[in-house]
Amino acid sequence: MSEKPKLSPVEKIKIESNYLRDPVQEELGNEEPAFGKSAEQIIKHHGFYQQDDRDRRGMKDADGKPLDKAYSMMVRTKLPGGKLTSAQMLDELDLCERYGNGDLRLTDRQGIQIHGILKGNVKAMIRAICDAQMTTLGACGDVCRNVLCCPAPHRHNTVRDEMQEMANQISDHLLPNTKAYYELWLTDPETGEKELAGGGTEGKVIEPLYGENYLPRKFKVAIALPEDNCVDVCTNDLGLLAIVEDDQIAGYNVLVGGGMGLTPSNKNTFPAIAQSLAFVTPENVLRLSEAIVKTQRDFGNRADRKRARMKYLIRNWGIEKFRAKVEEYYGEKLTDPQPIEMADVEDHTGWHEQGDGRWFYGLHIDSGRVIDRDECNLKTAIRQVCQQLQPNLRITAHQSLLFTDVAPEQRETLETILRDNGVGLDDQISQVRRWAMACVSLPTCPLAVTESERVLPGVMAQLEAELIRYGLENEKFTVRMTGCPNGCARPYNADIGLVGKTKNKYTIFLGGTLRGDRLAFMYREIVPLNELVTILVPVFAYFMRERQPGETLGDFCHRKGAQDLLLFADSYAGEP
Ligand code: SRM
Ligand code: SF4
Repeated sequence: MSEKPKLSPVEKIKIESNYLRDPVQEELGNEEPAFGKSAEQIIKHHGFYQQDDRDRRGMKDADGKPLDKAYSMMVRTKLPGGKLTSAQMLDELDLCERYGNGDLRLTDRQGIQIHGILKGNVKAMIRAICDAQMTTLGACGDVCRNVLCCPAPHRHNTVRDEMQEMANQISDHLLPNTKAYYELWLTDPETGEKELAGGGTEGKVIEPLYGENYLPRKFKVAIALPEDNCVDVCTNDLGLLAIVEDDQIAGYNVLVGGGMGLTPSNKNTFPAIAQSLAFVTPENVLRLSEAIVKTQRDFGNRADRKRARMKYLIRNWGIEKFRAKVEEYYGEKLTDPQPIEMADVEDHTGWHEQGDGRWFYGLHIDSGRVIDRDECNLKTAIRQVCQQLQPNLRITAHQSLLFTDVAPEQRETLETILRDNGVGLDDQISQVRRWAMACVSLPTCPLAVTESERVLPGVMAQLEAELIRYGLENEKFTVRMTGCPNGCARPYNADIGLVGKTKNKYTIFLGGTLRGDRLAFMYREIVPLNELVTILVPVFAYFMRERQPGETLGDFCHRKGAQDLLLFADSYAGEP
């Protein structure tokens, strides 16, 4: 018999945590500014991460001694389909000011992050988020993460509502069952009584789905439409592509094994686009999702976290073996997927009539950062809109915000609030900026090797100027930047991906697509930040000269390939 592979250290930490309690429980009460190594892994399952101010690293005090690390926590709110009310947004805005560093970060998984929370304030913070009827449980950790869903509230038929309902159901169905969350964060501080602990657990199976060590790795789910893949469904472990017949959802094509992260030092790691597995009717989605999660739970790699995502299991087995195993858990044969192609993507910016007499406005937010700075008081504007007009809100998978259910007579007020606070309306934002994303990176992300969010505006300004020079300012293509190869801004299926490689240097990827269903290829490596746009200019020139009618930048690069693009760049004299 073959020996069982050794478990990774994180697996042991999860097993010893007593269903996500230890050692967080004990360390929460001590005076230390930071959690220890084991607790640091467990807190993620409760929806927060430990970080330190990266800008401060390497600084010295007056005597030349290195400064201590300045620890703080980042708390992530999970919102299926990015859906929240004005009251909830106002709560988040208050909380970032009371406990955090004063701004919000809308994420590309339709969640909200608050950075800079001191360890001693985490409990109050999580409690306040729960009081506002939101949660951080399952926002991070080795469980099902926030379920993505197209946020546009089109009510011309019930399709978008059905999708949102499905996102809520999957989110609930795959939620961890442990009572640790309630014990740790929702215990009454005065009486010590557990408000929501729900009685004893002896004799019960505590985590019927996840078991004592949860999943081998994070697990991501998204729901999209073929004509509007705004959630980038192919980059998820499990994607559901809605198939609409007679204005209703007939079922979903099930896609599996997407994921972006890669580790350059490990040649066996790679980004992957999800593959078609099956077609499923709406009433069977939960049962099938559970069967897929169980397959990954029982056969995913628990020895090496770098190869633990479901995409590696599928690569090792092949899709047929994976499908056969899922069928065992599902208890019946799967139906073949329907022949549907991804057709388009919307970013939902600007005004749209919802189909019920009301309107929604999609507000582009640079890298999702909700902050007042320079002449742009975005945070104040969002606060005023929520206070005065009380729209419903949706966060998009492009780190932006939709104000929904706006009455026709409120439209002017909304625009006035934005304008008065110096927030650009959709017609003032260039096409390239509108479709760009950057991950958070420095100064908070512990894994960052170079800048991303903080330098994207500069890269955008240069790109805008060059695109005008080449007459390409109206082209629709994605530019996505990350501070390391983990791929949080999904750069590997973008038209242009800029991936942090070493300090101040990036790898350029080209040839992905706005539709999100094709991987990009590596074009140039170790490009300094200040040369990124210069290196891209010959690509624009070549595109302008030799594109076919209707061809997008990504499709053009894909057709030409790296060799050809490099040859052209070598001979390019520098004029449009
Ligand atoms: Fe991510 C880790 C930020 C979406 C792939 N990601 C991190 C951490 C938590 C760093 C860490 O582990 O300590 C980053 C926190 C930075 C900070 O200071 O806030 C971080 N990821 C983000 C966000 C905020 C990026 C953003 O700018 O919007 C996104 C939060 C989404 C949410 O609300 O849940 C975010 N991360 C993604 C995505 C995109 C997606 O899911 O659609 C990916 C690629 C898809 C995928 O998962 O394959 C992604 N993040 C990663 C990875 C690589 C995972 C892998 O399989 O290799 C890591 C590192 C890890 O898990 O070890 C990571
Ligand atoms: Fe951090 Fe890397 Fe993700 Fe950017 S891509 S947020 S640097 S982990």
